[in-house]
Amino acid sequence: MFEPDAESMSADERADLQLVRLRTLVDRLLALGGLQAERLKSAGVTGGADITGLADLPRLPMTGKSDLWAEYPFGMTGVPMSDVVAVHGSSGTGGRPTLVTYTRADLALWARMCARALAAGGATTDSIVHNAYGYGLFTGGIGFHQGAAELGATVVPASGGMTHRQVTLIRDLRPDILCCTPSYAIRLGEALAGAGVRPGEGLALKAGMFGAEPWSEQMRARISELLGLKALDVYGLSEVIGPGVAAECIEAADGLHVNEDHFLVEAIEGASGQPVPDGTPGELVFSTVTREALPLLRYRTGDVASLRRGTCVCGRTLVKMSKITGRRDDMLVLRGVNVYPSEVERVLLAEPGVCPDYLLVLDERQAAGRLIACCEYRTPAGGGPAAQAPARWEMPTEGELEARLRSELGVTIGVRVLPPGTVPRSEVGKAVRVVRWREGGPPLPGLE
Ligand code: DLL
Repeated sequence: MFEPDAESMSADERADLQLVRLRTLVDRLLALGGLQAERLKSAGVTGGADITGLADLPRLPMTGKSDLWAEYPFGMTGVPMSDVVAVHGSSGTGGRPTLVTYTRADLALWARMCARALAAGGATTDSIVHNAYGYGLFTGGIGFHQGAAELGATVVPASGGMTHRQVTLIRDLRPDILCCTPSYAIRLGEALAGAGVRPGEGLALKAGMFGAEPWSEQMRARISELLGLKALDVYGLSEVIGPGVAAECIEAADGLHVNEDHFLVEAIEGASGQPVPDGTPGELVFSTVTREALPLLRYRTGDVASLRRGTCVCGRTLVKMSKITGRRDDMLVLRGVNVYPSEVERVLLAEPGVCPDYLLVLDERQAAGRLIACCEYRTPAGGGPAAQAPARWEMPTEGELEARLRSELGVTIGVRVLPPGTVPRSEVGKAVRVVRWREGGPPLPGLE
């Protein structure tokens, strides 16, 4: 563990610390004035001392992405701009980025949180960390970069794209830790296999820290097989700090330890805002109790996961969140049934003969929209054991895949198996899994 005292503290001790920090945050927000102070006053909160325990948290007002947009670019920054040393953010889907500010202390905190994540993945001072998250406004690249340096490992700032160069670097430097999006891990794995660099044949990867986009257990199995590593999930969002909010440990790899001494987490029922019991999926809400530049009380993420408490086999006592099952705004409602793209992924990739790259096309040209899952069969060029034993896989027909989706998800989804290479692969940034077809020709060749 990078910070064992904090990561394995008793639940009671941590709750005391969280309460002190929450009260400090409330006092700070009230002193700063502005949107969050107004909301606190409307809720009858006049000071941190009004908070009698963590059980009061659900009664406090919330914040959301729309607040950051309304106050764009720096309205919610809680320190003078002379104390701000960096800006990051996410490009978002609406065009306007969500911007986040950091003080020097925030950057130091972020580096520690990413160092915790890397250490949970088994990285040490002897590790070589190949960091293929994009460097820039996006928090993935710079976040892991600072985390690896903080841990004392050797970081290779590969950034995203230029896959052939990444293959050379991985072959020559023999990193033990890989950081990138899960979709890019597949792309890299296929390119490495194509170059003859395989597990046990020049590939020394031990673990991968994959995040920034939803991915299923089936995708985890595919990545582990292709790269011969332990594929771990890492979660975060710019608004809270970036990557390093939560990460899986290599020992259990069954949920992500949330760094809840700095980021208080709740899971709530989306519509009512009421807390859901542990083990039940709910929308994650974070309070950044130690952030300086962007202190946020009860920030709604839109991300859905469940929480689980207890001591992990790794010794950490930090609450665990499940994999993200979906985002509130990614949820597709098909004839009244809620479907998340990651659920479709789970069903499709349960078939060994289906390639991990897929695209869901929402055909909205007619009022009764239909969803078409576009995928490809896996080919030997996909590398890994596939190249050695392609005949092992049965290729299910489109009709069989449709029947499986219908029986597992309770909704009709069309399936089109397209020629290899038709589904777009992302080299940089997050994978696009859903496109809307409103007019004109099909978004992918071969669709009708
Ligand atoms: O994606 C930070 C990050 C970088 C996390 C690298 C992990 C690794 P944003 O660009 O602000 O920040 O996007 C945040 O991405 O609200 C989720 O919807 C999604 N997301 C992030 N990690 C995961 C994950 C970074 N492990 C948004 N599983 C979040 C599913 C994830 N979704």
